[in-house]
Amino acid sequence: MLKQQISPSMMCADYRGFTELLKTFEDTGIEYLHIDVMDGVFVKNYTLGTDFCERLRAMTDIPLDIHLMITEPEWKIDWFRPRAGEYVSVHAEATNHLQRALAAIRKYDAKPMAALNPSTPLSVLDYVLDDIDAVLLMTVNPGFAGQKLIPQTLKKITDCRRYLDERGYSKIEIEVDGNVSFENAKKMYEAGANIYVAGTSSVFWNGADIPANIVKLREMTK
Ligand code: S6P
Ligand code: MG
Repeated sequence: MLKQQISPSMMCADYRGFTELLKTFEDTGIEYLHIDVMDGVFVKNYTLGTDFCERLRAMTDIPLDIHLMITEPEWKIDWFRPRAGEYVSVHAEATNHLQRALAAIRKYDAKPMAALNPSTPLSVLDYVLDDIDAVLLMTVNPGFAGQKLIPQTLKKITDCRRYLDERGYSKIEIEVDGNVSFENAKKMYEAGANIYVAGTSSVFWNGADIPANIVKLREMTK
């Protein structure tokens, strides 16, 4: 059984009181910090980048989970100087050289993750299963926080878990990203996900405080 883990999306954070926010994440045992990197080309937005990652590493020991929504990531992995224990994900749609990009991450002893847009078939993973530690299934089209779940992605999580298990890759983790609300997280957990990107729909949902939101999300995913 894979460990259930939470990766708050740092593009959704309120930067007033950032030090306290990191302390809350440390105290509540948050497993990863999800960093959305967008280049304005692969997706029509700009967000966080290399300097943000470096500064965050100086502030906390929580490993980063760097989600690269950038074209030709194989040439840009070095810019991020990945650390052992960190996840770095690259989109299958963003490169003709997915294996090269994943191998570039492995070179740092970091954990390679293949990211798939909602419409991308699982078969793109057929020949990179030995190159990845996780699959990132987008449950919205990437680019923006605050979107609505694309319902058929729930079936894709089930299909992906089965696809991996049938091929003998039960240790490969499944991360889900996009509208991971408390309600959706439960369905994602039941479908076979085990890492939850938590944004405006859960951890940063402003109906309660952050520690309470984390407790609630953990409840939904066990
Ligand atoms: C979207 C990005 C995500 C968002 C996250 C926000 O392109 O990759 O990581 O930050 O989905 O969460 P929510 O709950 O607002 O959808
Ligand atoms: Mg993301």
